[in-house]
Amino acid sequence: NFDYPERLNAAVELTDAMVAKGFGDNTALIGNGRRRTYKELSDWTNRLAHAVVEDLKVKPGNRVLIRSANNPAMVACWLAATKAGAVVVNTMPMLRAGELAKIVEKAQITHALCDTRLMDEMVACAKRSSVLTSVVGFDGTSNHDAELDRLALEKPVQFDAVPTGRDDVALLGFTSGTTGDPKATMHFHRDLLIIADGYAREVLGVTPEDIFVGSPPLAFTFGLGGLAIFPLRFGAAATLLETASPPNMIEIIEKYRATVCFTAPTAYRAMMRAMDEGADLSSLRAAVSAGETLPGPVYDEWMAKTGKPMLDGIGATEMLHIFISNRFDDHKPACTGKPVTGYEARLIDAQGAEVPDGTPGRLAVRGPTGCRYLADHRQGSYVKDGWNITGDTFVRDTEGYLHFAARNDDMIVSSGYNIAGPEVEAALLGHDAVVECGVIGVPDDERGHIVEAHVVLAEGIAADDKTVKMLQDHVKATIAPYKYPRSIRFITELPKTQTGKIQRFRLRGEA
Ligand code: 3SK
Repeated sequence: NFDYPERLNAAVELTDAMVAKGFGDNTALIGNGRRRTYKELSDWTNRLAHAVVEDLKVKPGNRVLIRSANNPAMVACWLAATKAGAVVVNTMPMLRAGELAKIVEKAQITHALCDTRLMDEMVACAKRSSVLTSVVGFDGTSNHDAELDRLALEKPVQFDAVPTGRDDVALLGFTSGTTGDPKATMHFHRDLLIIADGYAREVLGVTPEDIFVGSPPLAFTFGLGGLAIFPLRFGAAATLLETASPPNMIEIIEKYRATVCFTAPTAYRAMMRAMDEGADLSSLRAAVSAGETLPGPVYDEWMAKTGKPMLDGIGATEMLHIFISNRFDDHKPACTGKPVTGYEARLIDAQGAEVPDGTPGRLAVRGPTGCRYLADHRQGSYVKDGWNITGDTFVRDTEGYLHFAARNDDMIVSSGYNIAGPEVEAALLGHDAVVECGVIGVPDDERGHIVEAHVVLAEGIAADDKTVKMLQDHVKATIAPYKYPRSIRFITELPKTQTGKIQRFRLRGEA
C-alpha cells in the first residue's frame, strides 16, 4: 500500500525533503573527484531548476532529454528538470544523432540538457528536428563551466517546485531493445518512490550508512533506481562512475568501502577473478544481479567466496525496476525468487491461460509502476487487463519460486526437445575456459534446429577442435546430454545492448 499525497514531486522528496528530515550533512553523491552532501545537492538542483524554468523556459509537461554518462551533474539535471515539472528522458552517452532523433520524435522532446563533451551528436540531432528547440550544455565534470552552470550560478538556493500530481508523468523510459525495436514507457512521480519504498526497502533494507556503486547507466531505469533513487530516498550515498568497468568498480568499493553493488553477472565474474588476485570486496553487504539471468555457477562461486548471497532479480523498463527477487534470507541458485510486495506474477500459455507449476510459461506481471507505453500500437498486445506480458519464459516450482528458463525467442526446439539457451550458457560458464557465451538455435535439416554456442574463451585457451570437444563433454556432464551445443563458435566479443544484455538475435544474424 503505497500511500502518497495527491500533490507529489519526486525530486523534492529525494533532495529538499531529505534535508528537512535531518540528512543535510550526509554525503549524497560522490563522483568526478568530489563529494556532495544532501544540502549541497538540494541547493544545486534548486539553482538549476530556476535556470531551467526562467532561462530555458521549460513548462510543466515539456519533455526534456538529458544526455550524459553517469556523473553527479547528470543526477542534478534530472532532479532539477523534475522539480520544474518536466517529463525527463535520460539517454545513453553512446547514442548517435540518428538514434537520438528517433527518441526526440517519439517523445516530442522540446529541450535537451547535454554534457558539453557529448554535444556534437546532440547538435546534429537538433538540426534535423523541428520539435527540439533548445539544446543547452552542462559541465559533466562538475567544474560548473558550461552555459547551464553559468545560468544557475547566481540563482537562489530555494525553488518552489512545480506541484505535480502523484500520477503525473515524470519519466519516459526507453526500452533497450534486445529485439532491436525500442519502445517508451511512462512513469509517474509516485512510481519513482514506489520502487524505493518497495524493492529497496523490503529487499535491500537500505540505511543511511549504505554506499552504492554499480555499472548500469542512469539512462537505464535499472541504474536510475540503483544508483540515484534508492540511495537518495534513504539518506545513503551513491558513487557515480563515468566508466564503470569491473576494475573501476573494485577500486571504488575498496576506496569507499561500498556496501551495495548493482551490476550484471558478467561483471561479478570479473570481480571474482580480481578477488582471487587479492581485491578486497568484503564491505559489500548486497550484490544485486539483474539485467541478464544469473547463472547458477556465478551465484555458487560468489556464495563460496563471500559467504553472502548474490541477489538475483528481474526487472523491466516497463515496470521501472525489479519486481521479482531473491531475499537475503530466502535465496537459491538459478532462481529469481518471488514477487516484490505490490507485484503479482503469472505464467501463461499462448492462449493466456495459467500453466501448472513445473511447466514453462510466459511471464505476465502486474504492479503499481506499469505498464504504460507511450503512443504505441503495441500496448494492446503487450498489456492485457493490466498484466504486462513479458518476453520471458519462467517455471514456478511447487513452493512458489520463479526460475528463469529463457527469453521467449531464446527457446530452442531440437529433435522435439525444448532446450532453454540460457541453461546451456550456465553450463558452459561453469567451465573455467569460458569467459562469456551466448547460445542460439540454428536451422538444421535433420533436427529442425541445433544448439549453437558462441563462446569467448579465457586467455591462453586454444580455439580448436580439442576445446570444442572439451566444452561439449563438459555440458553433457553438467546437464541432460541432449542439450549439448552441437556447434561451437569462438568469438572475441558478444554483441550486447548498451545496457549490457546479450543480443542473441544478432548471433542469429537477424540484424
Ligand atoms: O532486468 C532488467 O533488465 C531491468 C530493467 C529495468 C529496470 C531494472 C531491471 C533489473
